[in-house]
Amino acid sequence: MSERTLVLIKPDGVARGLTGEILRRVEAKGYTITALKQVSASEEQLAAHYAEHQGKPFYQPLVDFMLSGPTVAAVVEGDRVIEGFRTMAGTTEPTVAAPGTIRGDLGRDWGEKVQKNLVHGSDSVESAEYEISIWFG
Ligand code: RTP
Ligand code: MG
Repeated sequence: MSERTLVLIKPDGVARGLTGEILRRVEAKGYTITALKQVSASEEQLAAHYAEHQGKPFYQPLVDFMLSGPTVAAVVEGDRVIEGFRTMAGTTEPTVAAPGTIRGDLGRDWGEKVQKNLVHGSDSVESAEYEISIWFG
């Protein structure tokens, strides 16, 4: 069944010039990008987007990282795209993410309190709809 997901290219990915490479992979996989923009996230947006992580030790470093530069936000559509994009992204820690994944091929640890792992992908239909409303209104 066709789904949609929110993909973010986080500030590390934008700053490293990897926007094109990441979007290329999404398109090459066969998914469709139906909305795309570059945004400087607000604290309010990030508090909503990361509400599930409030109170965790990495929460404030995560918000500060997400405020450190522009993010590219995309709505991506396709059958099973929610699971499919998370498979393409790889596991949270780039150091151990599998080769062939975005995080495994393009990311690494940088000695920071927060994992700078290039991308975000929604993890359920419900979170996708919630997150798309945060980033695209
Ligand atoms: P995402 O939500 O960004 O697609 O990634 P995820 O599901 O793999 O990771 P999640 O557990 O939802 O955490 C959200 C983001 O917080 C940062 N994080 N850093 N211990 C750490 O340093 C740590 N843990 C999480 C990452 O940027 C992660 O993507
Ligand atoms: Mg997550």
